[in-house]
Amino acid sequence: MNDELKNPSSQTLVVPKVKKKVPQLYKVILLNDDYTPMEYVVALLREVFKKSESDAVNIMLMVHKKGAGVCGIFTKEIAETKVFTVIRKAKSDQHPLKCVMEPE
Ligand code: TYC
Repeated sequence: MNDELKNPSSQTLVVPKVKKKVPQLYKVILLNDDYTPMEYVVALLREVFKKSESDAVNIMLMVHKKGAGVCGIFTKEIAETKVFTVIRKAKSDQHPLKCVMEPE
């Protein structure tokens, strides 16, 4: 420990610097495929990512036209949960929909 902190008689107050950590954020990205119905993707974006109908349609169309699109930006644990939820749901509904995450 710093001598100044051990020995209060020296009258000098040392305040240790506390550096605030900014958590790494991750983009959750939906990938296009030729088989998953557009309406299914829109419904999933509404349910899992709480998007409005018009936002969900715009994201789905972006993915459909460009091959990929960002559904949201989250901390690591939340991004992992969203990706897992999308993959599990699509698999259970027998759609080949893919979802990945990448650092912002
Ligand atoms: N390309 C799909 C179709 O024409 C629609 C689609 C959109 C699929 C977005 C996946 O992440 C996706 N039915």
